[in-house]
Amino acid sequence: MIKIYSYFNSICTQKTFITLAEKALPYETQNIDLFKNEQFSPEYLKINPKGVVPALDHDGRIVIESTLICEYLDDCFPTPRLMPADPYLRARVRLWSKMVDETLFEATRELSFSAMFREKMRHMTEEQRQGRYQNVGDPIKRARLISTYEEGVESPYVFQGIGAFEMAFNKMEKDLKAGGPWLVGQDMTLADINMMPFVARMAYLDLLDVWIANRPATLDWWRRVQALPSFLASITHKTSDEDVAAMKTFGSKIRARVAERREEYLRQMRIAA
Ligand SMILES: N[C@@H](CCC(=O)N[C@@H](CS)C(=O)NCC(=O)O)C(=O)O
Repeated sequence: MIKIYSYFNSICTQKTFITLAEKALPYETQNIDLFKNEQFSPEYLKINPKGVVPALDHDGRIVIESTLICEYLDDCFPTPRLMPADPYLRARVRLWSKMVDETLFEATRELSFSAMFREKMRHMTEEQRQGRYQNVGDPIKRARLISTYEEGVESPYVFQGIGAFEMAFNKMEKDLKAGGPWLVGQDMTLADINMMPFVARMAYLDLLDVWIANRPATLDWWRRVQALPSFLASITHKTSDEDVAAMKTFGSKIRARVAERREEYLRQMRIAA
């Protein structure tokens, strides 16, 4: 039995859904409502002590961290293989996962928060908000949440996020041009799957072309991704019309400022061409 603890529209959970769909594996889900702080309930903390989704329960074995869940699923159910056999290509796949885990996840969270969840948090009681800030022992995460809640798109963490996407799309364009059609060559791998929900979220927020309008290889990759049955089943069809509309509305409000801050980032930083 495969069960995924999830929350609708959770970007990390979407990676695991795409992986399961690629392998045609049946699974059940249990919703953990992040806006009701259910991730911090004593029962859930026994499953995931980090107080986040997703978590995988595979016949009673619990695996946490979406990147590790996807690799675990690939090890247990190797058809089709989503990690290449060649050690060099495996290292390249993991470079993408590392980038997602180290920078793009936070970047997406800050951009989504500044555009949208910030509004949702305004409707929380003070006690709920403080509970959300408290999390489970990560003062940096607390500082990020408070800053983005209070400053919105002007938060330094949002600026960092805009830069993280710039670096990611710069690498994506180069890698695809050097040896596509997928991020690590001929076959789709967990590198592509890792990136899909993050790129999708920027598209839903109507922000994607801030970075990729002039990146043809990335645009082409994104067009192909959107047609994949696993992507359609795990993201497109699981996202409600209401959420689609909300993401577009709120994202459009910060779009011009995000584009300006990207220009500011490009002026300040030196990026390998
Ligand atoms: N590195 C973790 C990150 C998980 C994570 O932060 N998930 C978000 C949803 S996408 C969450 O549960 N947030 C709840 C919170 O921060 O309180 C993973 O990839 O599984």
